[in-house]
Amino acid sequence: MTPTITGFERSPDRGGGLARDMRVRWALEEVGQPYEVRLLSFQAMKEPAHLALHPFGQIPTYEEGDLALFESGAIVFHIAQRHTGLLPDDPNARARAITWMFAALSTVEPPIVDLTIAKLVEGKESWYERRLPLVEERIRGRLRELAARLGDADWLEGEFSAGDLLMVSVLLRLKTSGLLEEYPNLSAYVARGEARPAYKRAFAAQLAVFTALSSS
Ligand code: GTB
Repeated sequence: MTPTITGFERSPDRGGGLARDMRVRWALEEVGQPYEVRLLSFQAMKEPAHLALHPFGQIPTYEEGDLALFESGAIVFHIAQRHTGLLPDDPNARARAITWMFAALSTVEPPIVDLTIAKLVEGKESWYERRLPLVEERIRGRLRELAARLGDADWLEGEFSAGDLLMVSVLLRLKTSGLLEEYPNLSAYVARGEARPAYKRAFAAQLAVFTALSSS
């Protein structure tokens, strides 16, 4: 059965691949699973039909037969469990790859989201200029630790896994901040992720949504 995911009708990043449907698209492309996309306006995301799928009225969601999921991490995990290619078969290696999925979402992503919120929402606050370096320093701490662990390896645990897919997705949010460039091995790691054919297909598909909008 072809799954259906949801994405922004008008992504605020203008097809920059930063909205969280991108990581789900990428996972589906990595395993070769075709999918459909239902595009939602901000208003439709808060209406009962979508709230029945996503209690917080957000994207992405994932529907496949009677199964409806929300949370990009849970969706990527589901895809990785159902298909081969995103998690190793060896139980210990699999557990380590899953650990990196959690690390990406619960240890590395939160300070990066804080930076986005600071820049988008808190810019006019009197304390903004004092808070910004603190937020950036928390990110640097995580990047330093991650860079030390990655070293000169291509991926976090041997072969590319769902852990890398989520970690690269999270780090991509730093692209315009200049912070990633301070850690050359992390920049190269992100570039390796972006160079994957599955990433490119997913990126092109979400960009096409924005391009179609601007040419209509
Ligand atoms: N923890 C959830 C998950 O991982 O699935 C978070 C989902 C989430 O934050 N969804 C956002 C959303 O639906 C879109 S991705 N927001 C609307 C709302 O909450 O009302 C976050 C996002 C949005 C825009 C950009 N951008 O333009 O760069 C980047 C990321």
